[in-house]
Amino acid sequence: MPTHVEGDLIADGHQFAIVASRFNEFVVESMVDGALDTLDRHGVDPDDVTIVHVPGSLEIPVAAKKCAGSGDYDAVICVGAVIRGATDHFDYVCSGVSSGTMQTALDTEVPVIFGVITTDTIEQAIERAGTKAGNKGRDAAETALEMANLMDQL
Ligand code: INI
Repeated sequence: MPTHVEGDLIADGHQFAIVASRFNEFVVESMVDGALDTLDRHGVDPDDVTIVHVPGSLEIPVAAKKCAGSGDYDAVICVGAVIRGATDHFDYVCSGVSSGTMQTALDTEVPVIFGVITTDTIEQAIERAGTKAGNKGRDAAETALEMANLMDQL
């Protein structure tokens, strides 16, 4: 019989950090609220959640690494919104935050969840932050719950 290992969506006393950018905060704060509500609904004690704010998405990886490396958190949820403007800054920000968060997870072996939305327009960002395309903060929080639980089993 194969052994099947999979994370459950239960709190289990786990500790979570949410690292959120202030850039595009109108969109990002709605994702933070979605993440907090999802953690709460799955039984996470609010005292077990720390919210860290950084200026922009490019600052997320270093703060996430500090949290993940501290040993204080079972998963780190990264939340931000990168919206394409007139310049190619967008590409640098997307590439920096995605590779930085992934590298952090691999370096620390703590799940670092990528809840950063990258869109062409502000309308698309709003759609992903609690309107018709769901709330990516909620999705990220669910992924964090599952991964924190999974890591205990591996
Ligand atoms: N940061 C974001 O989080 N979203 C953006 O859309 C964005 N744009 O478009 O520039 C952005 N830039 C700031 C960047 O993340 C850094 O804070 C800044 O470059 C300082 O390092």
